[in-house]
Amino acid sequence: MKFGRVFLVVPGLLVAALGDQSPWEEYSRVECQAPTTDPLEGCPSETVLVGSDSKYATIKSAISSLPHDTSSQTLLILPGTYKEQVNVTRAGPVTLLGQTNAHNDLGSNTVEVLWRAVAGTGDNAFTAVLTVAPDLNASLTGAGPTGFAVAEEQPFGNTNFRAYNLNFTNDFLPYSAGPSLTLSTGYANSGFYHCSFSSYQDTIHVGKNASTYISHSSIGGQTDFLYGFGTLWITNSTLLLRGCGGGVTAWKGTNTTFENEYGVYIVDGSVVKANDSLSINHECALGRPWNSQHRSVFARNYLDESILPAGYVEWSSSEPRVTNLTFMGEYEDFGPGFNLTGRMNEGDGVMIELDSELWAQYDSPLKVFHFPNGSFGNTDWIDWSV
Ligand SMILES: *[C@@H]1O[C@H](CO)[C@@H](O)[C@H](O)[C@H]1NC(C)=O
Ligand SMILES: *[C@@H]1O[C@H](CO)[C@@H](O)[C@H](O)[C@H]1NC(C)=O
Ligand SMILES: *[C@@H]1O[C@H](CO)[C@@H](O)[C@H](O)[C@H]1NC(C)=O
Ligand SMILES: *[C@@H]1O[C@H](CO)[C@@H](O)[C@H](O)[C@H]1NC(C)=O
Ligand SMILES: *[C@@H]1O[C@H](CO)[C@@H](O)[C@H](O)[C@H]1NC(C)=O
Ligand SMILES: *[C@@H]1O[C@H](CO)[C@@H](O)[C@H](O)[C@H]1NC(C)=O
Ligand SMILES: *[C@@H]1O[C@H](CO)[C@@H](O)[C@H](O)[C@H]1NC(C)=O
Ligand SMILES: *[C@@H]1O[C@H](CO)[C@@H](O)[C@H](O)[C@H]1NC(C)=O
Ligand SMILES: *[C@@H]1O[C@H](CO)[C@@H](O)[C@H](O)[C@H]1NC(C)=O
Ligand SMILES: CC(=O)N[C@H]1CO[C@H](CO)[C@@H](O)[C@@H]1O
Repeated sequence: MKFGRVFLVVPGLLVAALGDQSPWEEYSRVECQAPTTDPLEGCPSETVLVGSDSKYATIKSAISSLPHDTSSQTLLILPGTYKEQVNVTRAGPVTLLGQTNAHNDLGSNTVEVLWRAVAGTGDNAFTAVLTVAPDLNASLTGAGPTGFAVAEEQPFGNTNFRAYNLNFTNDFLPYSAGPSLTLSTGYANSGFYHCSFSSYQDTIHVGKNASTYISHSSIGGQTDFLYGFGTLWITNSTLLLRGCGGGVTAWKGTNTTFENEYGVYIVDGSVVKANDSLSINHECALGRPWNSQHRSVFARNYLDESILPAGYVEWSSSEPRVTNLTFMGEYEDFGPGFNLTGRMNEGDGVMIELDSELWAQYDSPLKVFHFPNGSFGNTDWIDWSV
């Protein structure tokens, strides 16, 4: 199944291939995103236009207008700053497109979704700019070694959520002041392309039974900024360090987690300080175990001098949370932040340098994304063409 720029597929065959799921209409995403006199030119029919002078001035009102069924729906969002929280609960495919004439250039994105919130006594989930989860319970972080106890019968949410050329910002305060999420996912499949995520703490939460793929994007944070229980694959993207705190990754595995391949995989990208005014030298950790069944792998990334020689760290000295179930890995990273001596000699051996055989267990999204039943190959929702 290929979701490219243009679908040269006979609709009848597509219907057959997708069974009872509605087909994605044939269209050119790039033409739809390009600014034209009629902004919807080139878009699938029924595309919902969002903009200050449109019928839908907010993304959430446009999302609320969508039918609660399995049809594929597209929103085209006109340039602007949208100050709102967006929740996507529907099961059918949803694509959010930011209008742009430079679809391959994140720096030219014209749409920002902005929310300012920090978790107080409530759950982190309430702070997210964008939530993709079937209901509140499925999005909650919760507490304790296994987090919020989602009911066994929890239904799955969106099977194919995509966002292209959108910026998500949660700038409650310009430093870590508690969890401030840009994205929270749970029981859903979601893909992000040429998107920017900016916050300081807990920037991205990939919750239980969530599979998230991020490509050609930028993620800014300071403390534990990639965290969760599900599976996150980040490729060809930049992680921007806006300071150090905790680690870049903080994963919480469960027993289910360990039998599966839940975790966070950061591949073919870079981890660098956010700007040259920051003096961060050999200080920031790649991750720390939120529970002892943390799994993360940084593979083939450029690391600048911000990164700690030891790579990963324990949760804390009083509570290390490192056992033989902890998997804090790295494969062929390079740059001034990759210090093999430091990796071997410091950090009490928490770091695992993968050989090619071990990396081969994880080296493709096909090997790590599972269906809720544990079967591999839950990747139909990924746009490989970006
Ligand atoms: C979106 O983010 C990129 C990268 O951070 C930035 O260059 C661009 O100006 C942002 N656009 C908007 C509308 O915020
Ligand atoms: C989105 O979900 C969060 C968490 O459940 C909630 O606090 C917020 O009010 C919801 N926002 C909208 C627009 O529904
Ligand atoms: C959410 O979880 C709470 C606490 O476990 C439970 O009482 C409630 O029924 C759940 N709600 C839904 C919609 O599943
Ligand atoms: C992703 O990055 C890798 C390593 O820099 C590069 O070889 C590859 O071509 C990139 N992929 C895409 C689709 O840009
Ligand atoms: C550099 O990044 C830090 C952390 O996000 C920010 O506070 C500061 O304003 C930035 N400086 C410049 C010159 O962009
Ligand atoms: C972890 O160590 C325990 C004993 O401390 C052992 O029983 C168990 O088999 C080990 N598990 C793995 C995956 O190595
Ligand atoms: C690499 O790590 C070792 C051991 O911690 C340290 O002595 C050395 O200064 C580090 N080298 C660089 C270039 O950071
Ligand atoms: C995923 O969902 C299935 C079915 O609801 C459940 O049995 C399983 O425990 C869930 N996995 C996680 C990590 O929550
Ligand atoms: C698991 O779920 C997927 C998707 O619904 C399905 O294709 C696959 O056959 C299921 N596997 C098992 C072992 O039930
Ligand atoms: C085998 C194993 O890892 N068991 C663990 C499952 O999770 C519970 C709760 O975190 C632990 O107490 C078990 O040791």
